[in-house]
Amino acid sequence: MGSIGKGAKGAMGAKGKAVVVGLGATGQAVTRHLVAEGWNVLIVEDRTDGRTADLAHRLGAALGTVADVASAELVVPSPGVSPRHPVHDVAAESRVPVVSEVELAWRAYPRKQLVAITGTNGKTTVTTLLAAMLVESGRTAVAAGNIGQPLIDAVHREVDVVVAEVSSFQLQYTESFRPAVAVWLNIAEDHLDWHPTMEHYAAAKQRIWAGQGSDDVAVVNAEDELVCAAAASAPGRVVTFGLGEGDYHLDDDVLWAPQGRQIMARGDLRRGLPHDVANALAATAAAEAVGVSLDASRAALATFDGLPHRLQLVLDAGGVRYYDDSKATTPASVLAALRGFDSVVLIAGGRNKGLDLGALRQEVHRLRAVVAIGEASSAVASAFEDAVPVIRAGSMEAAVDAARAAARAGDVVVLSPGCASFDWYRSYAERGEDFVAAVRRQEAIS
Ligand code: UMA
Ligand code: ADP
Repeated sequence: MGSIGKGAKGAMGAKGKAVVVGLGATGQAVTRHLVAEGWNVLIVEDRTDGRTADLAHRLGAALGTVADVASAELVVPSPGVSPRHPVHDVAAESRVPVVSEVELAWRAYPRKQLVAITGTNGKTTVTTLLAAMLVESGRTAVAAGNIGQPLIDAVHREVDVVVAEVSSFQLQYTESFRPAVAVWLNIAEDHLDWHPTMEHYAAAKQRIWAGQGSDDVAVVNAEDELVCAAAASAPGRVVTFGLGEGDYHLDDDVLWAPQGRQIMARGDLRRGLPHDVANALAATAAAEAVGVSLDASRAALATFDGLPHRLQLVLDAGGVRYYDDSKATTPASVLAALRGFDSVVLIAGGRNKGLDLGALRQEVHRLRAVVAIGEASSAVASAFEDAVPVIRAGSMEAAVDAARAAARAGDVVVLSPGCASFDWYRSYAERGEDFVAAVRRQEAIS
């Protein structure tokens, strides 16, 4: 491992005190890693129960407190730990270095073949697509990072390419992280309950290429002004994608690669909504940058069915189609869903992440009605006031019932909340499953 910490004492077995903040997937992986490297690890966890200390001990660590940071040589906050957490004040006062798990993973095991993918929306989809393209091309790949498996557990794997989905939280405390290919898909309001401002959020995302060199590649959205402007700071070669413009683009319903090479017809994608095409172009651009042939990319695209809870068709009942888009937790992703249809009954709301839900009004002409749910139901209702009928519902069952009553043949009912799920559920997946169950139940009794 490269030297980390203010006084890291060289080889394994003689390192100082490290504080890991949060004991979820990241905290556990980081603790295992640091303990194996010989660090004395203390864990600061804000939600302890009877099992927390046991878990810490089993990992070879112990529970600590915020005050322990003052005498530590390294702090590794989990992604969910906001910059306003008191550990950051103590670390700043005591000049203790703070690094993210992604940075630690990179320092522990720098990989020449690492592709990183960020963006407000589409990260998991593009990460999955790119891994499938690599496999199609005969190479081994692992998809890790924000998609689920912590990067620090994946970088050691015996694979040709590591595909890392990286969130702004994970990029925030990086320094030397250097993906050979850095993909930045788009940026829109998100996570303003964590980042103090949009500028702070964008600056974290821009770190994706901060450690790159001139032989690395940045893949950017030609149609996203902010991303394009930021690309001026990319040290390597910049490759662009977009529906109307870009090195990889759509023309005459065909997806194109540079030098007039045809990728495939839009109609050969399993689903070709505008954001599906953008994701396909971005993944193909990244794939070519790591040497995947267009043939392999085409084969992966032609068989990609999309991921659960991302605008997934649940049921067609009496001419009304129901879609589960529970993973849409930002207004921009809701708008992407609405742009796919002409007449929609939208179920939206949940726990707002500090975002302007008024933005949802942009596609109001596509809406027949809105069903507002959860903590943000008033904000959803006021976004559509006087423009479209809004019904408030106190449960998913009631929401589906109301949506069903409002829909006419030919309409779609879409659960696309624009908010996090944590007011009613433990995860977006649980919310999506509850929606699907309610749709099936109501269909069965009708
Ligand atoms: N905790 C504290 N204090 C805090 C915040 C959290 O003690 O202020 C503790 C919690 O009590 C809990 C632990 O920290 O015990 C959870 O840490 P975490 O929230 O960072 O979650 P992990 O389990 O480590 O999972 C994280 C990512 N979570 C977040 O970014 C919130 C996972 O992305 C990621 O898959 C995983 O690392 C592996 O890289 C999830 C996510 O929601 C899916 N990401 C956001 C998104 O996609 O929108 C960015
Ligand atoms: P992320 O990992 O960035 O959250 P996902 O691929 O999981 O992205 O998709 C999350 C939500 O964003 C889903 O509702 C999906 O339909 C929508 N989405 C996917 N790609 C895009 C895109 N390029 N632009 C806007 N919305 C998108």
